[in-house]
Amino acid sequence: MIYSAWLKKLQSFLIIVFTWVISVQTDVLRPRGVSLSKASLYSPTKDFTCFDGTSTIPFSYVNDDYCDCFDGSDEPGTSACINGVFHCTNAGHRPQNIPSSQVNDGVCDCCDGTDEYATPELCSNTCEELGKEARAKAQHLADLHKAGNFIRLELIEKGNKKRQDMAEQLSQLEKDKAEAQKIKEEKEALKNELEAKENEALQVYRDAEEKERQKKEEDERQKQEKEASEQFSRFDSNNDGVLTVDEIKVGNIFDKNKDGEVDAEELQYFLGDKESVNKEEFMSITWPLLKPLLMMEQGMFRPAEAEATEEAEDEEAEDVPRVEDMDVTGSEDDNLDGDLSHDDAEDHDIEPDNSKSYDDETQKLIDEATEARRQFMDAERAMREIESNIRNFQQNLEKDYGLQQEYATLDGQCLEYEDKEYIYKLCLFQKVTQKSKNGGMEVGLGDWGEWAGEEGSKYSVMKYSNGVACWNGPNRITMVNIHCGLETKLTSVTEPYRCEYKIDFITPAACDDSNYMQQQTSHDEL
Ligand code: MAN
Repeated sequence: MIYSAWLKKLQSFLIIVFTWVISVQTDVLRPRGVSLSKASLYSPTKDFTCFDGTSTIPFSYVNDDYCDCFDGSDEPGTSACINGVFHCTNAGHRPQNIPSSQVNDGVCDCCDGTDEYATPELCSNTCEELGKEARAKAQHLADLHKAGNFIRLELIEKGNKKRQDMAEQLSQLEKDKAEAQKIKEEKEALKNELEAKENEALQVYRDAEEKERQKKEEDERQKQEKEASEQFSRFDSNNDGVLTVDEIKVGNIFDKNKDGEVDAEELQYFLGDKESVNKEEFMSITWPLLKPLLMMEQGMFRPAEAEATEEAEDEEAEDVPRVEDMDVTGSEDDNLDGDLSHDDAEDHDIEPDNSKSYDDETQKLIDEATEARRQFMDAERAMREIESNIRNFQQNLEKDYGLQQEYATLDGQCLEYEDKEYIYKLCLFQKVTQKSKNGGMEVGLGDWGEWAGEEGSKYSVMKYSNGVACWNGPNRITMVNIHCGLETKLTSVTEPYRCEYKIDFITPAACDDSNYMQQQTSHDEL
């Protein structure tokens, strides 16, 4: 027991000696793995309180290779806690924080090699070398940002001017729209007025045409009736006003299939289910069926099947109507009765028939109404154009062109990038497309969506979404990572996941000098 107490004391002593280091660069005493900014939290004269405040332990427990704090803050210099953080000073280069689980794991994580203190010979100190390289790189980036920032300032100026111009143009367009609306209304009123006069004048013609049509129809009806009546009398051999089966059988015109006799089927065809028909029934049932046969007999038209073969030989036959096309109850001219039917005449929007000739006064009214219609259409078109321009300006003004409008002048600018297989095209704030070098259609990889950088650097990533659907998958999308550069161009295009594209894009618009310096400072403070 005595031996073990002594051993424990010795162990504690050794641990304190072992873990307590003097930082040459800073001359501040602090336990191994502790950064300068946290040094004051580890005072050898006081007990140590875990960062999360859950417990306070004797200072000798710090870095004793046993994890006492839940947050791992008591073991910054050993790998005892899974969540501990080891700080390397990396003099000559950037300080670094690594998970303390990587301490003494046989891998050199810190350039000063302090994470592998158990085997000091394992890692050589490369901080000076790396620091030199990093400083040269940082200097280059700082110079780039500085030079790019001049161009960026110009872009900001132009961007603000562009937005201002757009706002002015929009308000001008709003005024133009009000004016165009007024003109349109005037033209419409004039058109309506002149069309009413035109319609009144045309109505005279329409009425005359309608009268003519009705007269023709009546004449035709009477002609048909007369003809039907004559034919009825022709077959009604005993003049009793009734056409019987016997009387019909005599007329070989009823022998439809020309087999030498009028059989039951033919009788039924012409008489319906009746044994006989009176004159009235003849007119409504028999005559419509009989007339085409009579016409055929008279050579006024031929059967349909004959037509196909003879068509080429006999051009005149084309003018002869076919049985199935005939309307035996009315005039053949019925459907050729001009454009202005009775119903159309009621419709005031129907324009005059240019093929017809009218009296001078009517023609003058037609010409005036035609001109008014043309002017109204022009006014409507002008109005639509203004409205579409307004929509475009509004959409552009709603777009987020960066905190200082630095991206405004880039809207619509298209940049291309070629790899082995494809030509990619990014039209900024519009869309991204891909075209195979072997031909084929352009494939949409996304339309302008939103800025999608992480918090604090929102304007470093653009998202173009809703591209053409991927086969068996979602719609294509493209993320555009923006970097500072003196030119505006695409530097790489990749497809890290199927149908998800990544573009690297450089532009002076991203060379925010002050922001860059701020970022570097906060990075170095780590
Ligand atoms: C095309 C291209 C590719 C994409 C495949 C997915 O070939 O758009 O980029 O990966 O379609 O099927």
